[in-house]
Amino acid sequence: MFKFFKSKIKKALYSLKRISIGKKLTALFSKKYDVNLYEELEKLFYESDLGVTISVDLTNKLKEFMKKESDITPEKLLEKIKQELLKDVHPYEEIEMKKPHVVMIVGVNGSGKTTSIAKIAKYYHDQNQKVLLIAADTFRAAAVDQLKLWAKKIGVDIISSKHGSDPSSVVFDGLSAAKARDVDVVIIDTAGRLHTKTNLMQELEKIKRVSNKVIEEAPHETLLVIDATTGQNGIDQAKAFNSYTPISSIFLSKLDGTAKGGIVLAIQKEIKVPIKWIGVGERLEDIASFDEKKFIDDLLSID
Ligand SMILES: Nc1nc2c(ncn2[C@@H]2O[C@H](COP(=O)(O)OP(=O)(O)OP(=O)(O)O)[C@@H](O)[C@H]2O)c(=O)[nH]1
Ligand SMILES: [Mg+2]
Repeated sequence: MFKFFKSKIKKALYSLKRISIGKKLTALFSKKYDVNLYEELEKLFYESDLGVTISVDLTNKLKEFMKKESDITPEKLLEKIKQELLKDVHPYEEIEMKKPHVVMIVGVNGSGKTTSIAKIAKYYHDQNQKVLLIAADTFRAAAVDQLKLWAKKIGVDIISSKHGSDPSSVVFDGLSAAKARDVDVVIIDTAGRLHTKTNLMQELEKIKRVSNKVIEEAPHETLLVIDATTGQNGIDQAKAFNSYTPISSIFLSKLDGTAKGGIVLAIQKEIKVPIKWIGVGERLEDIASFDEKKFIDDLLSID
């Protein structure tokens, strides 16, 4: 029988103050409101990876706001930006988990998939969920060993096959084992693939089809891992992956490695997919659930 349970994700504490553009905005707002202001604002938004759409929209909204408001202060303007940015987020909504609950991880090469899988596996393992990893990256020789090392460290099971075998067949074996072993959460590692390579993207569709044959509706989640330091290319990645295998949510990795946070909002504006997790370091515990309000507060913080 299926056991249903809700996955409660703790809002971990993490600091993203380094992405803040609050001080720069305040400095701009404190100057005389000259003709260059809007240009400089748009540039600042763009430079923080907010993308063209948000940068232009936001500048126009501020322009209108400044014309209407008689008593403008930097605080009021920051508050206005906050309100506008909050409209662009698609908050992650908790989903009901099936048993086994199958999560497929996808993304371009080196985006942080395997490391993020280890973090998620540890997260569920710590919640006393029985976790099984499937090493479906059969493309790169060292990939299986990398995942095996993590599995051992965390203390979870792993199903793998030999290098070069068909990833779908490993998934088939892995999901069959998951059913037999009464597993709660299955996480599938896939090979990194360029979002522009059609044949590789079609391979993901095949993995999905095979999953579905073994477990109804599996994979229940398709998580796209995007490296936050790649900037605007992340939006193209998100669009391409989403068109082949609809993405349920995004794991934004390496947020610790960038001073630009706008990509978080740009992606959500473009593909309307929520960000579920963020990666803030290389260690197993460097994972947090994405908190959009905290994120926007950090982005506009002035301390
Ligand atoms: N600073 C930092 N580094 C990270 C984070 N997540 C992953 N990394 C590092 O990024 C590199 C690539 O990570 P992997 O997990 O191997 O990436 P992958 O997507 O599985 O790579 P391929 O399987 O080759 O496509 C490693 O050096 C990781 O330690 C993060 O949140 N912060
Ligand atoms: Mg990998």
